Amino acid sequence: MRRIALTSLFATTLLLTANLASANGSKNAPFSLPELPYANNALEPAIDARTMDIHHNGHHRAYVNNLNAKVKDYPALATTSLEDIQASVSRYGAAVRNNAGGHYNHSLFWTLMAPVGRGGSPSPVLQAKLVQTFGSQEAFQTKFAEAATRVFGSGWAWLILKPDGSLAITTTPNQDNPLMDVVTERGTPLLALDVWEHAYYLHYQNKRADYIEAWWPVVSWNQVNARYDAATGKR
Ligand code: MN3
Repeated sequence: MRRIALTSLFATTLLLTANLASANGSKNAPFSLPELPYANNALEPAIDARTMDIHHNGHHRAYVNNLNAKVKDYPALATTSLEDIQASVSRYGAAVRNNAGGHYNHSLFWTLMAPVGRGGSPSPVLQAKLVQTFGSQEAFQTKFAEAATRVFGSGWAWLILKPDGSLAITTTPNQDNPLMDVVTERGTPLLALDVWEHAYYLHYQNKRADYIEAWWPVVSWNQVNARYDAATGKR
């Protein structure tokens, strides 16, 4: 029952990703770890339960705690949305860039996945845009996987909607993301993939390409569709 309740809460509230997890918590610790919208083992076999637990409860929690620890240096963090922090991240030091990025990226990443068979497929409008941009959905996935595989060291792969209305595949190092005012190719994230080793090493070791291939069946296209509709004003 708990999972059903969470899933339905997720469906209705995650469309409003504008304030993703930033409004919770106290004044001194305004950022809090969002619950996963599924059980730790819900994405198996693509992502095993232990990796999910360490990733969410360990890594993501550390970004949240480290970001809260910077509020004393930057009081404005407590009253700025997580998205707006990304967009003005150049005003802050490296610790905010890394940890606000980490908090935003992971909060988003969890929502972009669903158990196998529950993620839906690209909507007709997104499908048409993928075909127009990349030739086909398959060609998009191949290109996205290639970009994700090529990230040197730790980072992320993204599908973004650019300000001119076009789609693009980009990558960022570390915990940078396409909302940040310090990255070269900016846009609204529609899909994100964490390719840090902590995201896959327990199960896949050095075989990042295998992790990426296994990940596609747990992509929540329903969420990608919702983000595309919201970003294009068609919601
Ligand atoms: Mn990660």
